[in-house]
Amino acid sequence: MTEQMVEQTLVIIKPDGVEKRLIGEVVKRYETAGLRMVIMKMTILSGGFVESFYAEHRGKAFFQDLCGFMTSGPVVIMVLEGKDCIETVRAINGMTDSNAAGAGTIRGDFGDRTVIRRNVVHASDSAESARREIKLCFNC
Ligand code: 3AN
Repeated sequence: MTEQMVEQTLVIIKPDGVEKRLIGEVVKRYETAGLRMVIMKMTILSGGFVESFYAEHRGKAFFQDLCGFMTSGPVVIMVLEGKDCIETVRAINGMTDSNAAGAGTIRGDFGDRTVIRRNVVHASDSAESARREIKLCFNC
């Protein structure tokens, strides 16, 4: 059995999640899973920030719409910590496409089934992404 590692991950509650009054529900799901909130802020992201944050998607068909959406309203950004945190958070969030996300996941329960980008939350997909994203968002 592989030993679980204490690690950190970055989560953004996207503008649709804030608009739908899901901040408390989302945080509750992570905390109930045993994860610890390290730092959290509410902000409105600039276009420049979002373009560098999502640099891996630059050039893809959905890039401009994604950037427009992420700057369309306030977001909540947080760092969570715990054993196997990155995989745990991604499992709690569910698949990118809310249609494919299982019942009981955040995206399965609250994501927009007609517009993929309106999927409530972002979370880092690897330890390397987490380090990069935490640095970008909190400069630490
Ligand atoms: P995840 O957030 O599940 O790691 P990524 O990193 O592949 O997914 O995609 C980043 C964001 O880009 C997604 N959360 C979603 O908002 C948007 N996105 C990804 N794939 C598509 C797609 N095929 N069409 C529209 N938007 C997409």
